[in-house]
Amino acid sequence: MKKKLLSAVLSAVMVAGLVAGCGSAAAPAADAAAPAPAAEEAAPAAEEAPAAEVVESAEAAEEAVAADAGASGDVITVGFAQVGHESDWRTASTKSCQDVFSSANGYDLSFVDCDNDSAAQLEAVRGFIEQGVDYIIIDPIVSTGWDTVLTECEDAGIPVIVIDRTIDDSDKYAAWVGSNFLTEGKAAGEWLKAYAEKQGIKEINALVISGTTGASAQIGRSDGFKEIADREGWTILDEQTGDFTEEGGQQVMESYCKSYEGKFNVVVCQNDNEAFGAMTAMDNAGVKYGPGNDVILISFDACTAGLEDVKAGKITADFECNPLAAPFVEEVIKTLQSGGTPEKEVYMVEHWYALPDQIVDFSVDGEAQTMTEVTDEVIAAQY
Ligand code: GYE
Repeated sequence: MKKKLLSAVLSAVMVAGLVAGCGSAAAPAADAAAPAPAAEEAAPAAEEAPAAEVVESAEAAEEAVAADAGASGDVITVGFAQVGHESDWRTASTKSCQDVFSSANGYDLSFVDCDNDSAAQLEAVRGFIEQGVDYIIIDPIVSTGWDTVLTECEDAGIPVIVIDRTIDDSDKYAAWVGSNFLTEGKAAGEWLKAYAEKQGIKEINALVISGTTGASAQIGRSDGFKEIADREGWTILDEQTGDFTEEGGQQVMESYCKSYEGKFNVVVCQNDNEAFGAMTAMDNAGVKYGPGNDVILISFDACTAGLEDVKAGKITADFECNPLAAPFVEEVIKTLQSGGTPEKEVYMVEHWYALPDQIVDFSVDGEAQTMTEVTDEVIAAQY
């Protein structure tokens, strides 16, 4: 199959998917209730609406692509150097990519789980160059140390698409699709200010369990929260990494419970898995957390299990990070396939979650935010 035709059929598949209302991965762009981070988010499928007229159904189009790709052998090869398997968020991200870059959709995906090891990730990318794949997707474990290997990709003529975390020391990639982590961190801080005011809490003494040190998700969430803390004169008693894992969250919280016994009233976990571990540690130490208790527990990601803990009155507020970025990465690939220039940055749409009593009005950088109440329906629709 000619690449342009393949691209057109894939567009049709995506449009058909949207029209049929299936595939929550494609849905964020159409979400009008989205808070601030959506500013530059893309609406990839909508632009190509006419293509929907030529397909009867998403299934028929997928079959056509699969049959044709199989017949001509003109499959698009993609290498994906994934961070690892540390969290529920990561599992959803991996699944999103495997679903989109499937053989049924005309792709041959080489997937490498880099197990949170930056050296292994560089090696994986170099392996993809050796294989001569058509495209390389990187979710950078840390945000620096990339220029040399990206130059090697460029020299080999292989476009790189960065997903989720950012690369901050090189611009030798075609596009990035991900989240505004700084906005997430600021949102958590601004929410806390408004909520503490409502509760009449005068003093904030916070403990932060951060994500993998040097990951842009960690840097953005730390900086964003700290900016509000500094402005408000709050005390951040400590910030130690839990590496975005449940085990890490538990270990750090165990040591915090000993070192800061009776001294903290806020715990900020930079992802839900760390919060799960922190809750185990606080349970064991007899520390009460969640709405109406001594400790306000803030988390990020808002995965299904995280939202269940919000609903159960354990996590006080959860700031979403949307992992279903693969359809937008595919749009980038389709644009490149047809000789176009993709948007350099595509932001995912995200929501801030709490129960009604914890929903308060706040703004981020002057922009009013909308919070979403956690209901059973919301949980059922979550990743
Ligand atoms: O928050 C965490 C994961 O990079 C945004 O990595 C991602 C983070 C996510 O392990 O759960």
